[in-house]
Amino acid sequence: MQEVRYGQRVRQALSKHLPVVALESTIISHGLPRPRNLVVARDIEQAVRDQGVVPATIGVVGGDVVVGLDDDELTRLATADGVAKLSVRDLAVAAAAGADGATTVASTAALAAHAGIHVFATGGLGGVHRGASESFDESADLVTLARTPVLVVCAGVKSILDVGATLERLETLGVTVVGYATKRFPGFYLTDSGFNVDWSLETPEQVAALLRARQAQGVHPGAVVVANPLPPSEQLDPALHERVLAEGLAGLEREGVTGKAVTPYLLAHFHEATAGASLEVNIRIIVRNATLAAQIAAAYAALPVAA
Ligand code: PSU
Ligand code: MN
Repeated sequence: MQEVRYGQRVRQALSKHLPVVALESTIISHGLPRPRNLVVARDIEQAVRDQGVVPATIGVVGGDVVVGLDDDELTRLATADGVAKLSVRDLAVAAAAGADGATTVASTAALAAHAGIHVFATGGLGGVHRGASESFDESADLVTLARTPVLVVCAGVKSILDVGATLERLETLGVTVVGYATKRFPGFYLTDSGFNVDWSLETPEQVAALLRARQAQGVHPGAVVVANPLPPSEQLDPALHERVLAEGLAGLEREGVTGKAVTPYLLAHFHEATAGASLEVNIRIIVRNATLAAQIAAAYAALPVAA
């Protein structure tokens, strides 16, 4: 059993201080349907490489935490049965059990920071679920981001959540939230969640300057969320979204879905009930975020080394 195993290219890049972008594997194993998931997993990595940056998809293979899965390992997490969904609390158990597992935003962020990777791309963050005042269902993504120094590019939080409550929790937890070229918080499948953000930055260089200032100040221990909205022409039809979401939430109740199965259930429901339209939107979100994350990582690596 090894502590953390690095892909060869990732190890080389980190040792030379070349830009690296971390990518999560829960999207692949639990967020997207097969067989498209493997194609998309490769496309996300390619989007990062297209910017001259090294992708590091993170996951657990046979109990080993791997930062920078190779193509065989990526294939295994995309196609094997029984790949667990691993949050931070599950990583050591998976190692002891020799299990295969996909890492969520929480565990990917924690492992990226541990590996010295500053920038991470995902689709939409987890957050406070609707009805959380009864169910207490709040993603571990939030509390992990509060204590993890990493920059996450996302399209806001998943629109299946209580977005207002999630923004309140991000504020309480001290997570920095910045809109990318917008002061409206994006709503994952939707361009605009209906909520404002306080700050907007316009370029990868500006975001890199934020990262550098944060490091130079040495005061803030948590994550920076860069919320990158889809252009309105690429979002899911808002009326369709509302209808399908209502059905999905009713389905959760009817089928008694709880815990970590909630998010995969709702995403799969969207993909089915929109006849694949939400899947195409989800893929666009992830690829766009990977591209922006790579641009930010490259801009950050190009800054002069701090004194
Ligand atoms: N973004 C996507 N698809 C996903 C997820 C994010 O476009 O499947 C995953 C992330 O891994 C995130 C998880 O951490 O959903 C949230 O799950 P939960 O609500 O159980 O914490
Ligand atoms: Mn949950």
